[in-house]
Amino acid sequence: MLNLVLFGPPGAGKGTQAEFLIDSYRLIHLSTGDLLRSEIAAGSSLGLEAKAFMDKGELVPDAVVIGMIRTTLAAHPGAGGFIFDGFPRTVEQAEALDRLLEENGTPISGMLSLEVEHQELVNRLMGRGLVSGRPDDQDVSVIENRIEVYNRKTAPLIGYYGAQGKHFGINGMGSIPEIALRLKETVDRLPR
Ligand code: B4P
Repeated sequence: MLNLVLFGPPGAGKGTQAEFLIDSYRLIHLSTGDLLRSEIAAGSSLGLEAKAFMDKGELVPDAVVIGMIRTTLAAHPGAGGFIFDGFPRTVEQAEALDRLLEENGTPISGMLSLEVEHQELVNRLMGRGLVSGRPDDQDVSVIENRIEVYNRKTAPLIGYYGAQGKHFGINGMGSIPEIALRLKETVDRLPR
């Protein structure tokens, strides 16, 4: 069983590279960003609550995203493995994920941490903002806030997974196929 955490700052290429990893390793994709945007599109009360945080570049409260992950894991009892994309984003979320996976006896195999320079992140997100319609991609100050929130609340997870011997830094600069190859080389060496 292969359980991957795809990690990195906003714009690092998580969603982009998740597509390649799903195809290559037949994993179930679990993106909290996508799940939250679906709730917004459906006009649910959870979506309405989440939108207020996302539009400002803030994290949605831990209890909300942990609940979504619990429900999605329970919906795939026989899965061969998961790719967690954009989750966990706080130490509390990481601890909750470890507990949930322990119940299933299938721990995280590795955390793939995409490393990308600050200006490149801003350029990618502004570029996507021109076509995606996402409010959080269209304003430089919101993008800068997302990166600042990442540095303050999410980057400490590098130490969390590092202490478990599960952190793998991947150069996230370059073309999408080049980065996919770097990820594959690392995933193929992970225990399963
Ligand atoms: P996410 O949906 O996770 O979005 P993201 O961090 O912007 O990354 P994404 O995966 O979409 O983009 P990618 O880097 O692939 O989160 C959005 C918001 O949801 C958060 O700010 C937060 O409010 C909320 N949220 C989500 N999960 C949460 C959680 N667990 N807890 C609390 N809140 C949560 O790609 C970006 C752009 O770069 C694309 O246009 C892509 O085409 C381009 N790109 C990718 N790789 C490239 C490359 N190598 N070269 C050039 N361009 C590239």
